[in-house]
Amino acid sequence: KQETLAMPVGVTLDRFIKRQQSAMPFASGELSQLLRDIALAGKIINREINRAGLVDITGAFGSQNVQGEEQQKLDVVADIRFLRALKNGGEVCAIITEESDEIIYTDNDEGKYVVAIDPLDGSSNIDVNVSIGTIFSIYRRTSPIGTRATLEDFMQGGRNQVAAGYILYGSSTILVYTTGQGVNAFTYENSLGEFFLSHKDIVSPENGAIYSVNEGNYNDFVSGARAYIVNCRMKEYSGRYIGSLVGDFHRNLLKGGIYLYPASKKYPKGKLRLLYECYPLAFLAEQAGATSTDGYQNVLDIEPNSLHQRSPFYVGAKEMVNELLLHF
Ligand code: P6P
Repeated sequence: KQETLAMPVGVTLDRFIKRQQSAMPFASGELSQLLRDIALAGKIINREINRAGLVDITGAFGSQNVQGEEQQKLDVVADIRFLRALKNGGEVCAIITEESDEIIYTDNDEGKYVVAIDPLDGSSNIDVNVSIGTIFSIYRRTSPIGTRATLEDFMQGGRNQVAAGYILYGSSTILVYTTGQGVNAFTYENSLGEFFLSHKDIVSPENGAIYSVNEGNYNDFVSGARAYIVNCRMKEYSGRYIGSLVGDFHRNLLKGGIYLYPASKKYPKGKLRLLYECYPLAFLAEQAGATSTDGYQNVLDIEPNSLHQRSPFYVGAKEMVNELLLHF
C-alpha cells in the first residue's frame, strides 16, 4: 500500500491524483482522468442538491426505475449528469446505472474502463434534507479496445474492481475512494469549487458499538440476522440508521460499526444491488481494514450473474462482522 505521507492534508484532489499517478509509472492516466470526471459530476450534483428545495426538482418524477421504485427528479438529474460526465470524459466505453435496465454504451469504444454506478442512493431522503450519496465501481474492460463493451466486462467480480468510491452529500460533501492503495477522503470547499484531502489513509476501527439496520423489519429477517440484532440489543449498542446507505456506511467506517441489510421475506436475496452498491462498499471496507459478508462469504467473492442482482449485505468492523457470522 503506497503511503500518502508525502501528501499533506489539504492537498487538492487533482494534485493527489497526479502524485498517486506519478507513483505508478505503468498507469497511463486514463483512470486518473476518470476519477476527475466523477469528481466533476459530484460537484454539479452537489449544487443541484443544495438548490433542490428552491427549484422544482424535488419530489417524484412520475416514473419508475428498473427497480420498480418511484424515481425522484434528482435521481434522474443525477443519472443524466453522471452519464454525461462519463461520456464526455472519453475514458469509459460502457456504464450500468441503477436508473436503467440495460447497459449504456458511450460510443467511446476506445475507452478502457466500464463503470457501475448508483447515481443517487437514498434519494427518498432528498425532500427531508437527509444525507444522500453516489456510489461508483470501476473495472478495466476485458473486451478488446475498439470494440463495443460486453456484459462480461461487468461480470468480472468484486475483486477485479480497479477503483471504487462514493460521494456523500451531507453536512459537508465528501468524496471517498480507493484504487487499491488504501482509502482517502476529500471534503468539498464550495467557495473554491475544490475537493481537499481531509482524511488520509482511513483505517476503520477493528470493533465498534453501532449497528445500522431497519429494525421495523426485524420479524421479516433471516434468523441469523435476528439473532445478531438481539446480541446488539443485549450489549446495548447504539442503533443508528438514517435510511441512506452511504451516510450509514461513512459514519460506521470512521467510528466503527456495522450496517445490515439482511435477506427477508420481502427481499429473499436482500435489497441492495451487488454491482453498484455492495461490491464498491465492500472494496472500500476491505481497503480500510473492515470487512463484509452476505452471511456466507465475503461480498467481494460473490459470483456476479446479472447486472441488477441483489445481495444480503453486512458490512463494517471486522470483529462485529465475525460476531454476526457466529449466528449464520
Ligand atoms: P429500508 C435507500 O433506498 C437504500 O437503498 C439505502 O440507501 C438504505 O440503507 C436502504 O435502502 C433503506 O431501506 O427498507 O430500510 O427503507
